Amino acid sequence: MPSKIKDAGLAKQGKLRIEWAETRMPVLMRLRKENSKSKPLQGMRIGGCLHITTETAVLVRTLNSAGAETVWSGCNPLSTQDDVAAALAEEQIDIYGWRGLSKDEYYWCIQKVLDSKPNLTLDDGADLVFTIHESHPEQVKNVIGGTEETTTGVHRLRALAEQGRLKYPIISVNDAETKWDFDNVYGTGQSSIDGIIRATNVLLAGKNFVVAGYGHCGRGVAMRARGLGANVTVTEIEPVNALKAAMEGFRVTQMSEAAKTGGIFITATGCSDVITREHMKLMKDGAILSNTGHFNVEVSVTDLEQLAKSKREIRPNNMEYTMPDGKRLYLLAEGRLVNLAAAEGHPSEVMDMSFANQFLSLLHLAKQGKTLKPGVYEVPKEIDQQVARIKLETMNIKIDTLTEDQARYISGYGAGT
Ligand code: NAD
Ligand code: RBV
Repeated sequence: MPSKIKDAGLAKQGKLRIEWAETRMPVLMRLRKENSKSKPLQGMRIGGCLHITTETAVLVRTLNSAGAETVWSGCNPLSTQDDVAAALAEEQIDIYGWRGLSKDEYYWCIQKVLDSKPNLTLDDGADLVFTIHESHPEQVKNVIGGTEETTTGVHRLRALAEQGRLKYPIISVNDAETKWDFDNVYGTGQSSIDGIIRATNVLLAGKNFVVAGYGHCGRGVAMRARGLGANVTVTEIEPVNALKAAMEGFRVTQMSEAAKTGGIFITATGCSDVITREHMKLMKDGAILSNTGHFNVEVSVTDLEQLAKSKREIRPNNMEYTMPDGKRLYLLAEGRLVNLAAAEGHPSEVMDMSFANQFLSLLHLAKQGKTLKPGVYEVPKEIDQQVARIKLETMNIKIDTLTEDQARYISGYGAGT
C-alpha cells in the first residue's frame, strides 16, 4: 500500500500500544463485533483527517472490519504517533502522516486522502472538508456525507453553512452529549495536565494556574489543576461561563490581570490571540505558556518570537524564550494542543465514547446520507443514548427504569397539589 510514514520499524511497538487501547475501548470493540459479519460499510471509502493515535487506530480497524476502505491523514502537524502510523501501514491501511510535518507536508497528506476519492469524510478541525470545498469542488458529487470531531471544526462548518457554501451533510459528532460532556471535559482535563507535566515536570501544588476559557475543555482543565493543588484563575469573555467559574470557587479576572501572577497558563477557547505581547510583557520570569484549543492561534507565537532576544529547546516540547531584560518564558509544544503534542492525547476510555459516536454516525450516513440536504446535523439522539447505555453496561453500572405509574406521571405532569 502506498502509505507515507516516518519509520516502518516502529510497527511492533505501535501494535502493542493499539492492543492495549483496545482493552480500554469496550464500546467500540462491541460495535466492531456486532458489525463484522454484516459489513454495513461495504462499498464506503472513508477519507479521514484525525489525530493518528492508538485510539484512532482502534476506530480505523473497526471501520475496516465493518467493510469500509479507509485512507487516513493526521489533523495536526505534531500529534501523529509514529509507531501507530507504522502499525497501521503494516496492516495495509493507507496512511499518510508523521510527527513534525511542515504545513506543505500536512496538506500533501490531505491531498493523498483526496486522491482516493472518498465518499464519506471524517474530519477533526474541518481541514479536509475545507480542502474539498476550496480546492476540489469536483469531488463533492462523490461524497455522501461527513462527520466532525471537534468544537472548532463544527464552528467552521456552521459558518460555511450559514454562507450557503457547505455542499454536503455533516454530522457534528462533537456536539453529542456522550462526546462533548466527556471527551472535552474529562479527556482534556486529564491529558492537558499530562502534557504540561511531561514537558516540564513541574509541581502543580501551590502554583498559580491560569485557564483561559471556561467552556467544556477549560472546565475540565481547571478542575484537574485544582485537584493537584494549584490555585486556579479563569479568564472568560462570556458572562454565564464566567459566573459558573466564579461559583465553582475559581478566581475570575481579565488576562491582563492574571498575566502578572500566573506561573502556568493554558488556553482552551477556540479563539485567537488570547495571550499576546501585552500579556507576555507583564508575566513573571519562568512563566509557562500552553494551549489545548484546536489551532495554534491562542498563544501568539509570533509575538513571543518578536519579543525574545534568543530561544533554545530546554526539554522536549519546551522552548525557552529569553527577553532582552533576561526574563524567561517557556512555550510548550509550539503552542499546539499540548495534550496531543506533548503527551498521548485523551485516554482510550473516553475516546471510546467519542469514536463510538463517530462509528455510528458514519453508519447512519452510509444508510441515510443520500436523503439529507447539505447542512450541519446533530448526532441522532438514539445514537447518543445507545453509546451511554453500552458504556454503562461495560462499566457494570445499572440504572433504574421508570415504573408504569412513574411513566404515566411524567407523561403529562397533570397532577398538582
Ligand atoms: P466551548 O465552546 O465549550 O468553550 C470555549 C470557551 O472559551 C467559552 O466559554 C468561550 O466563552 C470562551 N472564550 C472564547 N474566546 C475567549 C477569549 N478570547 N478569552 C477567554 N475565553 C474565551 O468549547 P470547547 O469544547 O471547550 O473547545 C475549546 C477548544 O478546544 C476548541 O478549539 C476545540 O476544538 C478544542 N478541543 C481540544 C481538545 C484537545 O484534545 N486538546 C479536546 C476537545 C476540544
Ligand atoms: N482527541 N483525540 C485524542 N487520543 O485520539 N485525544 C483528543 C486521541 C480529539 C478530541 O476529540 C478533540 O475534540 C480533538 O482531538 C481536538 O483536535
